[in-house]
Amino acid sequence: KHLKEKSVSIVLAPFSGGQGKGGVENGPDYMLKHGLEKQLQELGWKTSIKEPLKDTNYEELKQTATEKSATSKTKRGDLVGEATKKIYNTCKNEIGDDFQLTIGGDHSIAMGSIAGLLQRYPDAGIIWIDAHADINTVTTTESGNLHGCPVSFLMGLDKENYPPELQWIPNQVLKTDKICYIGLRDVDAGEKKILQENNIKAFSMYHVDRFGINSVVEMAIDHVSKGNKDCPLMISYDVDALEPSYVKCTGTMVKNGLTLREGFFICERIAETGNLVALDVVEVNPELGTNDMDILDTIMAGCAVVRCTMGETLL
Ligand code: 4U7
Ligand code: MN
Ligand code: MN
Ligand code: MN
Repeated sequence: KHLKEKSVSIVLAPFSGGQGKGGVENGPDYMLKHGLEKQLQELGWKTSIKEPLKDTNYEELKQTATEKSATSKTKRGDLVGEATKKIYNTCKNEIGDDFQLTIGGDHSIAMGSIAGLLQRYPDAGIIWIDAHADINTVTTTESGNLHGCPVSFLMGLDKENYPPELQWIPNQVLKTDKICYIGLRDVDAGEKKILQENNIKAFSMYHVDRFGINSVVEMAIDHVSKGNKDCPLMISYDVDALEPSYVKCTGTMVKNGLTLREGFFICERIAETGNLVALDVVEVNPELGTNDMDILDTIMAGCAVVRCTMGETLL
């Protein structure tokens, strides 16, 4: 409905500065080496690769968030600010009418991909698939890791305390009623308060068990679409939403997750609306595998999420 032709811009976001574990910056490379681009071409997509981070201080940008900042409770706002702004500019200016597929990298990159997408589709609804709510603010975060904060930054919460490098984010670009979570099971106390106070829709694993994944996805689509049957939709998919036995190579595993089928079904059902315009796949960290099988499992899950979103299983 929204895309003029079946053409996808694959935005590579090899970035790990939103958290402390090295290796997540290699997610895009591994997924491409696994044949992701060709898989999309076989599904009939015209592909092109965009590399917003590929320039002068690329090596510098590949650091992780290990040290505290002197000026903020959050770590490495400098790296996250620079990387996300570049991703933002690419997503805002260089995607045209393509599907926007962003491959991470840690989840802080969604500040760039979502803010960029919302410049092209201001009414888009965001469906956030994750074990975590990623809505800590500078004030509430305990880890200081910015991959646990992208949603609050997109909403303009606690803006007075943003590290200076993240001031570029357009104010309140994401409205609190245009996002819905699925898969939550590890939400910090401060985050629960933010979700409640702002009336943000969230389906935890409890709701998946209570209503079943089909009803949950339907309710999520309805919530973010606000009665517009043509509402553009984006999925921001953190692979740690999935049950860790299928996805071991991710930085913040939480047990009792979505089965692979549930995880794929979410993508398939949202794809079926014909309204999907963008997808992030994040937190694939091949370096956390202890054997090749575990690494392959995680990469395959990440690639399968992309293919399910882009029409593989629709007849
Ligand atoms: B991810 C956490 F404390 N909430 O803020 C935090 F539990 O992108 C985890 O979803 C954040 O993987 C996880 O550090 C971020 C923690
Ligand atoms: Mn997560
Ligand atoms: Mn996340
Ligand atoms: Mn994680």
